[in-house]
Amino acid sequence: MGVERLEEVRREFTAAIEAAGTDPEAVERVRVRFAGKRSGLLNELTAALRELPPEERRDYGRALNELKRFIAERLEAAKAAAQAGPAAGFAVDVTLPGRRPPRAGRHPVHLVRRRIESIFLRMGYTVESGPEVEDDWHNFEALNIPPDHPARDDQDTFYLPGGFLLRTHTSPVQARVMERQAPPIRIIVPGRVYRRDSDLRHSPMFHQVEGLLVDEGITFGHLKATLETFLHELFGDRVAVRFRPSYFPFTEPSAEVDISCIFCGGSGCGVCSGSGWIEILGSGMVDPRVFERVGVDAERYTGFAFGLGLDRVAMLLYGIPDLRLMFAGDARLTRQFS
Ligand code: 2NL
Repeated sequence: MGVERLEEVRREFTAAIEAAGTDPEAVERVRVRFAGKRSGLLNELTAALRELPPEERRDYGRALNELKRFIAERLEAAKAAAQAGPAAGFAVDVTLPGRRPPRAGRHPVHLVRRRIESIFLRMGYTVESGPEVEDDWHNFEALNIPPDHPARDDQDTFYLPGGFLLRTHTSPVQARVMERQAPPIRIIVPGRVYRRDSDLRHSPMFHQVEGLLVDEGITFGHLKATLETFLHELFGDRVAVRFRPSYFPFTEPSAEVDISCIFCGGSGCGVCSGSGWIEILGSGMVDPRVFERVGVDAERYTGFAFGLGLDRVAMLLYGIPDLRLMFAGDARLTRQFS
């Protein structure tokens, strides 16, 4: 007996009330055992006061009152928690900062498009756009792509009812601009394009930027200078730029444009397949037959055009190894770009 006994009871109570948790019946059992009106332990401890020698009673009485207060408070709290249910065991702390919603960044294709637009805007070009659902005339005919050309194959083009199709390149936008607007024309056209192609390197929807400049006296020299400037702005002054003869139905002469490999500097690596060069652009002088079809005076005007795939350039610039990552819509990719 004595104050030590009070300490013992306090420890027993604490263990019991913690074990009871938010179970209302368990809390009630603890209440009866310790604070029950008739047989509770506190009654026993109060009765024990009279058995103590007078000099111990004051300290004991004080400690007993403290213990009663403690037990009453803890019982009240446990009853309230039990009433609110188990979930309220995790009391809401309104002072905690809110949970941040997951936040994505900007998509690499968007970032590259903006960079390319900014380079050409500074060179006096404007940005144009047009429909993704096109007609055969603007997507093929106007561009001197004959009816039997392999590019028209069902294998490559998504045909829609009513003679429409999903544009396979952004060139139909340039054709529309030339139809409605007299030269000088200086435009770039970024946009989504569609081809029936789906594997590790091809997505049925991908992104292109094409450019078109039409004016009097435009030569292949203007094409070269423009594209060299553009590629040095985009990839840095150190890259070498190489023009290779090529063929497109809508340009003559045509050239494909390579840069020295930005990963190995030209000595050959996996990215450039050991060649030291990476193909970036297709380009050429607009074929006079295209001008005739869209109503531009081919005797008076010449021009150049070019096209590039945005997705591939984004992957190169940002070191993204797998095309599937580009279109998975996963914020864990875009979070890495601000
Ligand atoms: C490539 C090649 C190219 C064009 C696109 C064009 C458009 C008109 C007239 C003439 Cl309206 N040409 N566009 C010209 C040459 C190449 O793109 O490899 N694109 C990813």
